[in-house]
Amino acid sequence: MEQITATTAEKAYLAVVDLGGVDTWTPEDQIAELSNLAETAGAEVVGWSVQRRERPDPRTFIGKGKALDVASLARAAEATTVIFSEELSPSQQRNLEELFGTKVLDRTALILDIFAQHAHTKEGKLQVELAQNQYRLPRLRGFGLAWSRTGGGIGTRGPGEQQLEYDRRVIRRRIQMLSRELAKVDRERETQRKRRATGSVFNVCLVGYTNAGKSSLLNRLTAAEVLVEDKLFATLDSTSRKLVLDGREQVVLSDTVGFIHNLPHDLIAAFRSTLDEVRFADCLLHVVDASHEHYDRQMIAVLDVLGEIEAADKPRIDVLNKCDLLDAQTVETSLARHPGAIAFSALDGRGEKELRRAVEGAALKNTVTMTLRIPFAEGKAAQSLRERGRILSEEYYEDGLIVTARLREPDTGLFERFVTRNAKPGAGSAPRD
Ligand SMILES: Nc1nc2c(ncn2[C@@H]2O[C@H](COP(=O)(O)OP(=O)(O)OP(=O)(O)O)[C@@H](O)[C@H]2O)c(=O)[nH]1
Ligand SMILES: [Mg+2]
Repeated sequence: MEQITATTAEKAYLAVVDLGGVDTWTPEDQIAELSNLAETAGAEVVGWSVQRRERPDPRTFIGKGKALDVASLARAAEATTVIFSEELSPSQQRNLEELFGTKVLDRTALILDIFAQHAHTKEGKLQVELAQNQYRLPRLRGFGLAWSRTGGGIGTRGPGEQQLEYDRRVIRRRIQMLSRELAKVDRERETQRKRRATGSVFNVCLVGYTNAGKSSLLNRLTAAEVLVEDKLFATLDSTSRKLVLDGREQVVLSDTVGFIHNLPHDLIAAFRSTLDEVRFADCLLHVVDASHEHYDRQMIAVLDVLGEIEAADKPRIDVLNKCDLLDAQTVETSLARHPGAIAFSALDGRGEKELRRAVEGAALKNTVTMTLRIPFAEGKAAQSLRERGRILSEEYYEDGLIVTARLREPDTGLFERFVTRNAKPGAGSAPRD
């Protein structure tokens, strides 16, 4: 995989392709996002141009004439890399590299590169390497590996092909190995998740467009010290923290990888286990950068990814973050467009109380408050109740315990035989103000 590192400060020329169609992302938006990605990867953007095209040219994506234009523009800007806004096929990439005389990357390679720089945990690194190898396998020639060894042309069929086959085999074996390792990590995560699911803990997962302020929100609401940066994909590894609400409800809040529009499929597949945090959450907090010009479009992109990972139907609370950057009128307008959303700022803390209340409301929604009489002889049941439920009050009597506890609905059956009074749904004991 080609790497861009901050130290070399590659000079990148952006080739944005406007395919028209129903996509609401204008070329200007694409330039802004691609520049942001390139800079996050450590490159310096030295210029850009937009090519309109209905259908991609099979050889050069933008057509030979346009490609020659881009070549001279990129050369004039002294670019060392040309980055395309769309995914290129391996042969298009190779043809363009030959035409330009520079390295050619596409948006997927750029995102993979950023992910590679930001992965810290074992799981994160495995996931990125798997995605990189999957991306690299069909592109082996595109990077000129086997190509440069034999010089191409006549004779490449002999040892060159063998070398290529060998390289492919090595990568395939690596992919298998990484998949096996990841399956192991997956199982560990599953065990952790089961442990959490058996308790009374309500799992809330932060989702949102990259740079929306998910980690900042986690840091404000809990004592977490997650890295916050004005960079895309600062967070790749999920962090979970306990969130204590009103001193009563216990909730686990998990930070996770940010989304982007047209998130490459290989990445979604490779990050399956991280994204499982989202799939198995009880509720999602959708963090939105409300100060972003196109935040509503970013919200749609997030919903698209949620759909792709089968998490679109989860209970969700929309959080309009960065309201400190907006005037009151704009906040009002945004709230009117997103009924039920919460105006928030991870920076100055506005909306925090309301957000906590909303999370508490969601946590209480599927719970039932029961008063139980548990004899001392049923020590195990009492212990299990403490693990699964939230004790609201307890009193001892001569041969046992009278407890009022809040339980998640699926757990209530376990304690039915101890019920002394009618169970009442948790919603009846709504959070105190
Ligand atoms: N003004 C303002 N800036 C904020 C707020 N919340 C976050 N930021 C800034 O936005 C940038 C991104 O914040 P993060 O918390 O790293 O965002 P994230 O969603 O975790 O981003 P990724 O992990 O990269 O997807 C940082 O520069 C933060 O300081 C806010 O409420 N107001
Ligand atoms: Mg983050």
